[in-house]
Amino acid sequence: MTDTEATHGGQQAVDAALAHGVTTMFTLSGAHVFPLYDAAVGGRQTVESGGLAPMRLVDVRHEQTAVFAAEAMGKLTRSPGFAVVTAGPGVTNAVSAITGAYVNGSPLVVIGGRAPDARWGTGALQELDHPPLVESVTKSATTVHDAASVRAAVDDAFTIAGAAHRGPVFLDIPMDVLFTPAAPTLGTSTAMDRSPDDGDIDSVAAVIRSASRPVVVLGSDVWADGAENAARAFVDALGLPVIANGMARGVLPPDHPLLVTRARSLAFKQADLVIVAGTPLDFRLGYGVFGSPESPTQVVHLADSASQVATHTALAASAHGDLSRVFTAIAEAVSDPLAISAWSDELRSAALAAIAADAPMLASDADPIHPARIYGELQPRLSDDTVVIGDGGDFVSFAGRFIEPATPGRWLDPGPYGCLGTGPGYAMAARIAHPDSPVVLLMGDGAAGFSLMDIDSLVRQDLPVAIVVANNSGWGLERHPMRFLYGYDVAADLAPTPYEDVVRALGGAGESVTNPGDIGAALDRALAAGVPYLVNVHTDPEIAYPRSTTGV
Ligand SMILES: Cc1ncc(C[n+]2csc(CCOP(=O)(O)OP(=O)(O)O)c2C)c(N)n1
Ligand SMILES: [Mg+2]
Repeated sequence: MTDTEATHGGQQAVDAALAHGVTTMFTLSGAHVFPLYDAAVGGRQTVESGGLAPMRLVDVRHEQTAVFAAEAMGKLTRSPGFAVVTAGPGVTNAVSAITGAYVNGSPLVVIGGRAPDARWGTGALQELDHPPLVESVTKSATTVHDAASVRAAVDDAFTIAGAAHRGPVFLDIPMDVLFTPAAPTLGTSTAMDRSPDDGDIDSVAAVIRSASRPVVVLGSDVWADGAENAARAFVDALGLPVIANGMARGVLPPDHPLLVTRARSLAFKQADLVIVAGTPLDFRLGYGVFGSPESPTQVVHLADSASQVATHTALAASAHGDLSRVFTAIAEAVSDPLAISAWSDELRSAALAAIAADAPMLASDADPIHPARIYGELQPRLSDDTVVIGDGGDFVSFAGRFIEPATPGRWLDPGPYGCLGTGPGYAMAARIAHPDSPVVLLMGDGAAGFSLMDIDSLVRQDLPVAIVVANNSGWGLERHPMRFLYGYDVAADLAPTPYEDVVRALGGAGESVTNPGDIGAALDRALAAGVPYLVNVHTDPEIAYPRSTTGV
C-alpha cells in the first residue's frame, strides 16, 4: 500500500505510530475509536486467521491505567508511548495520567475519540470539547477535522511528544472523520538544533572551576535525553560527587566512589556549588535554595531545553540543549579534574556511613513488621536488570532510601506530580518493554485501591509481576503528618484487607505475611510465580517514614 491510497483515519493514525517505532497501543474500548483497533490488529482477516497484528493492543479496566502504561513506555523506552481512549469519560478518566506525563516530561501521545463533527452541538453521546480540558497539561491539544490530515497530525503528535522537553500530546478525532477513508497527506517534521550555547558553556565552566565543594544532581531528563553515558563521563572526568534522582538513579552504580545520594543533606548544606542537571529546581530540591542564608550556595542549572531552565531562583550560570553535548562541552571547557578529592571522599564516607547505619532497620525482627524489613529481604533478590516501581506514600519513600538501582531507567517512582494509582499501568509497561527482566511493583495499601482491578489486565495479557503491598492499614503519609500538625488524624484509616484475595480472584496469586521471617520466601514465590502475585505484608501502622518536611 502506498501512502496515497485512501484509508480510514484509524489506519492513518496507526501507520504514523508504527513509523515512529510504536509497538503497543494501550486502550479501553469505545465505539468512537474502533477504526484505530481495526488498524492495530490488521483487520478481520488477520484476527480470524490468528495472523500477526501490526501493533499490540493492550486493553485495561480504567483509562488511567492505559495512559499510565503508555507514559511508562515513554519513560522506559525514551520514545513516546501511545494510548487511545474513547470520547467524553474516556478522556476525562485519562486526565490525571496525562497530567503526570506533563509534569514528569514523559513522551506520550493520547488519541481521544470525539462525537461526530456532523452532529456537533446537537447533543451526541459523550459530546465534549476535550482539547480545552487538557490544553494546560499537554504540549499540544488539537482536534483533527479533515480525514486526509489524520496521518500528518498523528505524525506531528509523535514528533512533538518525543522532542525535548518531552511531554504528552493530545489529539481527538471526530467519529465521522475517523471512519471516513481519505488519501493521507504526509507531515513534514524538522529536526531542532539543540547545540548548547558556547557562551553558556564557558560561564558554567568558569563557575565549576572556581568551586571547592561542588555536587551534581542528576535527574530524569538525563535518562530521557539519552545522556547517561555523557553524564558519567562528565563526573568521572572532573571528579564531581553525584546525587541521583528519578530515572537517573543508576547512572552511577551503587559501588561508584562518586555516588553520594545518601549524603544528600550534608552535601546540600555544605556545598559551595550545586549543579542540577535534567530536573527542575522544585520542592524535591528545596526550590533550588541550598546552604544557609548567610552563605547561600551557588546553583548551576543544566536543562534539556530553554523552557526548563529555572527562573524562580538566582542561578550562577545555566546551559541548555542536548544534555550529552552539554555535559561533554562542559567537561572539555573545564578540562582538568578539580582538586576536590577530600570533599568528595568526605561525602562518600558519609553516604557509606548512612548505608551502614540502616543495617539494623533492614534486619528488624519487630512485630508488627517494620516496613524497612521488606527492603532488607528485597535488596538481595534484585538483579541488576530488575525494574522497580513505587506507587504509594511512606512505603515508596523507604524504597527511595533503600534501593539503589544498578542501571538507569529501571526505577519508576511517582515523580513530582505524585499521583497514586500508577502502579499496575507502570508495571504493565515494564513487563512489555523489558520482557526478560523481573518487574517488582511496590505499593502502599492505599495506593493499591486506585487500580488493583487492573491486575485483571495483567492476568489476561499474561504479564506477570511481583507485587509487594506494605499494608499499614491506612494512608501513612497522611496519617502521620496530620497527627504532627493537629495531634490527631482522620480520614487516614483503612482495613487490614487481604488484597491478595483480590488478585487471586482475578486469576493471579498471592499471600499474606505477618511474620518478618516469612517475607523472603514469599518474595521468592512472587518472583517465580509466572502470574501477577501479591505479597501482602502487614506492617506496623505506627511507623512513619522519617522526613523533615511534608513536601508542601
Ligand atoms: C491520586 C492521589 N490522591 C491522594 C494523594 C495524597 N496522598 C499522598 S501519599 C498518600 C498516602 C498513601 O498511602 P499508601 O499508599 O497506603 O502508602 P503509605 O504512606 O501508607 O506507605 C496520599 C493519600 C495522592 N498523592 N494522589
Ligand atoms: Mg498505607
